[in-house]
Amino acid sequence: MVSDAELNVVVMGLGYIGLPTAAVIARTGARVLGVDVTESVVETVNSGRVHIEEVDLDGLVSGVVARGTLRAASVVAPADVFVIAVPTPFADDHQPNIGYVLQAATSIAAVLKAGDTVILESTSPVGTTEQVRDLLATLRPDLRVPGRTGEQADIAIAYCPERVLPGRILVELIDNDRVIGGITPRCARKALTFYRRFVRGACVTTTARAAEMTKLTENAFRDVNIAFANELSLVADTLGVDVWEVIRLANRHPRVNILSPGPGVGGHCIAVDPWFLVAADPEHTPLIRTARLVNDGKTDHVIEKAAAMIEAMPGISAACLGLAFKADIDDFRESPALKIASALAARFGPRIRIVEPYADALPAVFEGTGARLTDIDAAIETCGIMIVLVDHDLFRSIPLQERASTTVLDTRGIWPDQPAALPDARLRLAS
Ligand code: SAJ
Repeated sequence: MVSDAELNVVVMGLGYIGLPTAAVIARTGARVLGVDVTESVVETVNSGRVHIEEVDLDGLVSGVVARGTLRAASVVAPADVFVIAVPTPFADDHQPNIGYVLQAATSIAAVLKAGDTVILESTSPVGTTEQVRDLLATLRPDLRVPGRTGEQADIAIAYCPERVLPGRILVELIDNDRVIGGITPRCARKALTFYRRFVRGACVTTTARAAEMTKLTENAFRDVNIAFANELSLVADTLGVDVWEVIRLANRHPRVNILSPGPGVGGHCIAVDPWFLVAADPEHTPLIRTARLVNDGKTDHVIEKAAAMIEAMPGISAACLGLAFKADIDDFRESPALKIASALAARFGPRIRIVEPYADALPAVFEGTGARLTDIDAAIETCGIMIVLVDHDLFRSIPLQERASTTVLDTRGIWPDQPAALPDARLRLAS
């Protein structure tokens, strides 16, 4: 086996997963080339800086770039292991789009040689790794691909989903267990040897198809459970009960563990991946589909609640606290907070102030609305209404005395001591 210093790794895609993965592998001493189609990303990484916010990532990247074990480029080069970490978005009809994965595989095909390993990490519909294998077989008829020629293959192909939590990526990349699905058992073992270089968690092998479905299952599980909490929040709202208290009390039961309601589900994973399962078998996925609709519906519900509150208090400014899809990160992808704040800005224009410690400027969607970005201190001074959309630490830390006279819509349950300001039952909001 090649030693770390001799191992050459290519990571395709330098995004939220690809860049931390490339940096962690480079820290082991392997020579890593990160490939990205965006020129500015390549330049940023090569200068030892990062284009995404993630705890400790800046220090790690500057270190491995300075040591010469990580560099970036826009074209692929020969290597021993290729890791594909590109996006797999879905189209408007919720059908998954694996175009970037196939593009990455096409680039890899040009430099592939016998003995190489190709690993797909992108969240993908079941069968994608086999499609990658078929594409490589077509593009490189000179190489024997696995699963088509018995165990006799020149290259190994596996699926190993990333399963890290934004904000804890560098820790979870090392500590989490990994599911490694090979096109053949031999492929799985080859990929396992690679992950063992930097993963401390257990590495469990299976088939590529099972590993693909495992990843989708994890995120659908979470989505369904959050939908349950969000549905409860609506019922509690109707009944005039505090949903947070009910959940706290119910969770004292040893076999009950209800998640937290919120303004909807965001991010590039949980709000997206369940659709891959639904698209694969629409007839047998009513629960997963409904959970998606419940979570998206919760966002619309919050928009209506907030709009009613703002309408009921003419002339008063309203602060939307947070745009990110969850606490203490700078990621606005699929963010329900962004959707709610921009809908309110479109309706109420200059009466809306946005507070987002992770933004230097408002995203383009606010252009022309008259809504303004402001800091939390100014919002406390000038806004009679506060709509909590993200549970950033900065917002949690505001003591009651600074918000006691403010009308609050707290979608994250961060201020349990907030007095109910609205006598009108129409405007009461439990979540
Ligand atoms: N949310 C709630 N209530 C909760 C928990 C979360 O409303 O009780 C919301 C969050 O505010 C956010 C969304 O759900 O809008 C998703 O947040 P998250 O922290 O649950 O998950 P992600 O999207 O940051 O990361 C998930 C993780 N998957 C699981 O926990 C099963 C992560 O491990 C995956 O690697 C990641 O998706 C991914 O890339 O697939």
